[in-house]
Order: sequence, then structure tokens, then C-alpha cells
Amino acid sequence: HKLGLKLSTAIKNKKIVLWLQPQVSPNGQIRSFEALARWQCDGQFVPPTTFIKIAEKLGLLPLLAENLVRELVSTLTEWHKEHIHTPIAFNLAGQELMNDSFFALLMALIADNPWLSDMLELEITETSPVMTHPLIHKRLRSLSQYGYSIAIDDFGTGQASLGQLVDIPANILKIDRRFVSPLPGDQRHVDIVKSTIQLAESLGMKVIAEGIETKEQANLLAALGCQTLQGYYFAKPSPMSDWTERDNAKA
Ligand code: G
Ligand code: G
Ligand code: MN
Ligand code: NA
Repeated sequence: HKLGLKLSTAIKNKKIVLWLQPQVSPNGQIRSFEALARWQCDGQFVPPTTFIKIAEKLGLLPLLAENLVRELVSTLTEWHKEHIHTPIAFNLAGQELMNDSFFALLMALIADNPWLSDMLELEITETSPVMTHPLIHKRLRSLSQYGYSIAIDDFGTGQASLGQLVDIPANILKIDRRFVSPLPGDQRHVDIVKSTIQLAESLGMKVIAEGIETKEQANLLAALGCQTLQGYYFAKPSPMSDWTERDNAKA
């Protein structure tokens, strides 16, 4: 339909861009960023979940993912030259990883730029059914062997959370905001988050809490041992240039 046509033009003309949201230490220092795709269509932002679904139907998801990852690598290359060592996490849909040429691109990027392994992280969401596909597991193992950091996004919201920890060579676990929002008041959620942080630690994984909107949530998560925090309380996602031009990435 009409939105599909506009989307196809937008993808081909690289009108979909990445915004960055910082991931900070408990005292607010930027440790890394998450890249989030943004498309403004006729002055209105279309949610990424909507345009990614349409792009997939149109067979344009691999092209979109390729454009976005190339944009990210070009920013990271600039940062690398300026000795800015702040990693950026890229969201990877299962269908993107199933695509042979996009997977080959990810492998080639790191083969050509070995320093990328410390700078480009991959976030995979466990909610996608394709994530249980053996080919996905195989490819994630290859990407991990090549040096990519792999984060399990939205942890706890999928059907096979614990199974993923066994099957996927992830080194970062992201606690979904549905567990963070009820903090600090709801004791059951406090207990779940506390156990998740302990689980991640015992597996040698780094843990990131998402969706932090209050000082109380930030303080509690830090007290529970979560060393990396992300959410509107610290900063909303904003255009890449906000973080490069102001030199905030150096913080
Ligand atoms: O930015 P926002 O919170 O509206 O993102 C909504 C969803 O879209 C999140 O689940 C996020 O992971 C996903 N998303 C955002 N940007 C990208 C992207 O570049 N690629 C993929 N595959 N998913 C993205
Ligand atoms: O599924 P994923 O974790 O990739 O989705 C991240 C989404 O969460 C992004 O679309 C981002 O805009 C949104 N987000 C980031 N921080 C907050 C927050 O503090 N509160 C809420 N409600 N959403 C957030
Ligand atoms: Mn994410
Ligand atoms: Na999430």
C-alpha cells in the first residue's frame, strides 16, 4: 500500500537513520550507546516495529539493515580515528541474520576492521520465533568467534529465556523495561531483577537495565549491582550528530 511505497523510497534513498541513546554507569558516565532506527514520514515518526515489519514483507529488510550498519560503521570509523572508544549496540532482527548476504557483510566488516569487535555490539531480541532456528545459533557463534559482543535484548519477555543463555554465545544481558518500570515499589519485581543480575554475573555476563525513568530506579539497580543503566532518566535517544558534534561520546 501507500506507506509501503513511501518506505521503499525511504530505504533506497537512505532516509532512515540511526539515533543514539547512551548506556551509562551509575554516576552517569557514558559507557556505550544503543542505535535506534528512526523514520520520519511526512513529518511524523513511524515506529521502528511498524516499518521493520513492512520492510520485511517488501523483502527490503536486508537492504535497510545493510544501510544502517554501514552508517554505524562510518561513524565508528570517525570515532576510531579520533580515539573515541565508546561502543555502539546495533539491533539485529532474526530475519536480518537469516539473510546470507547481510550475515556475510557482518563477517566481512570485522575481518576488514578488527578494531570493530570492541566497538560494534549486536543486540538480538529473544522474542522473535526465528531466534530458535539452528542457523541463527550457528551464525551467532561465528559472529561471537569473530569477536562481536552479543547482547540478549528484552531478557525475560521471550518464551525461552534460559534456553537462550545456553544456546547463544551472548556476553551481555539486557533486563527489559517491563521488569524495571515497577521498581522500586514492587518487591516481586525487585526480587526478579536481583536474581537476574546474579544469574548474569554467575555466567560472566555484563548486565544492562533498560527503561530507567526515575532516580529511585537508578539507585536501586546500582545497589543491586547493575553497572550499566539506560533510560529516559539519563537521556532519550537523539540524532547521532547530537553525540558526535558535542563531543559527548568522549565523556
Ligand atoms: O526506538 P523504539 O523504542 O521505538 O524501538 C522499538 C523497537 O524497534 C525495539 O524493539 C527496537 O529493538 C527495534 N529497533 C529499533 N531500531 C532498530 C534497528 O535498527 N534494527 C532492528 N532490527 N530493530 C530496531
Ligand atoms: O526492544 P528494545 O530494547 O531495543 O527497545 C528499546 C526501546 O525503548 C527504544 O525504542 C527506546 O526509544 C525505548 N526506551 C528507551 N529508554 C526508555 C525509557 O526510559 N522509557 C520508555 N518507556 N522507553 C524507553
Ligand atoms: Mn535493543
Ligand atoms: Na528491550
